[in-house]
Amino acid sequence: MKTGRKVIGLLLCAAMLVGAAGCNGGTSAGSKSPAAVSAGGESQTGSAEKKSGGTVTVGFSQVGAESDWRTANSESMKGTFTDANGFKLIFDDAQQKQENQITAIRNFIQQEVDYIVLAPVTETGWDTVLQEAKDADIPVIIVDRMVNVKDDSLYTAWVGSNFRAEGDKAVAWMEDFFKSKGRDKDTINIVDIQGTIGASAQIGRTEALEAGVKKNSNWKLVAQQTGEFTQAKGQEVMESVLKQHSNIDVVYCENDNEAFGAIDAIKAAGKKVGTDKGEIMVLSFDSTKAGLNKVLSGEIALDTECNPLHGPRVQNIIEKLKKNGNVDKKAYVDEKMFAADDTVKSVSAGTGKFDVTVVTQDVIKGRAY
Ligand code: GYE
Repeated sequence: MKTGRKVIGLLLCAAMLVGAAGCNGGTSAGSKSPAAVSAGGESQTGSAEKKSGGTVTVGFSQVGAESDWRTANSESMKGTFTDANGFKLIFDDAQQKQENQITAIRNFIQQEVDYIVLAPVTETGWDTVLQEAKDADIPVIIVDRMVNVKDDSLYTAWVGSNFRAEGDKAVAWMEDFFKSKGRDKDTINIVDIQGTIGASAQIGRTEALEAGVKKNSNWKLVAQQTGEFTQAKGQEVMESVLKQHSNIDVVYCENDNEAFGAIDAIKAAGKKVGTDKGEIMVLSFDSTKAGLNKVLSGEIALDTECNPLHGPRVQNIIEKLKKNGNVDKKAYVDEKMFAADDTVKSVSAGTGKFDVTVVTQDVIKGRAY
């Protein structure tokens, strides 16, 4: 952990025998001049690392523990930022509440961590607290979901998934699937169980589906409600939707856990999960091991991958920053698609063509999460 900036500032002033007037200012982190911030920041990182044997302190504000994806993500971060790897990790679980994340970031600033890593619950509402981190000269790395801030210099780098592209791939697969089954003129009633409203993963996946519905005049979005990325809420939403609609063709779940809940609700209502006419086709995102098991059993027709193993990626960014190297402002992760059968072998979405992997036991065995 860093030694207090104020203390270092005073020591420097004393050592340099600068007049007291020159040292009285800048007592709060936010009132430093840019030059002082930069000089102070550099010398401190160096001295802090020397004092603590080179240990780099990382404060990580995690969204919560709402899904299997999130658990895998937390494990990836905890497994990377270990003592053995030269890190001290301060992990904070915000329980899906932005106000808890803001408090955590303020605590990290007070503790003078070397880096703040933020997995933001929603995109908006970060300007003030990220400005505070910037004023304290602490680099902020955003991971997973995005932040929508007025000034992009409030964060150093972001790494995560292209959520709109994930949704576009799923929509393209659905178009091709119905076409190859001769159902491209049939009315297709779709339910969208959305993620946490305002989260990038929800925004991108929902926008892709809405664009698909706009493009395919036979597709009808009959219900759209948040399942908050949890199994319990996914089940609850599906139960209530099934009471209102008897002819659902597709349920587009914005993550695996919602899909698990939706499948339970469909079965409990005496309906069949599957891809034949009269059955309810379940689509999902994440491709966790548990999700792929449901693809193998045919309960999930398509699972579009979203990779949670961000620990090493964030470490890589930090290693580069430590060497004053350049880092990409935004980095997207490559992702696959997993289906229950080979009706659709590949899809074209956006600028790319993507192969669809048919899930087997071997595919599941090879998964890290
Ligand atoms: O899809 C979901 C999790 O932001 C990509 O959050 C993440 C999403 C993921 O709860 O399972």
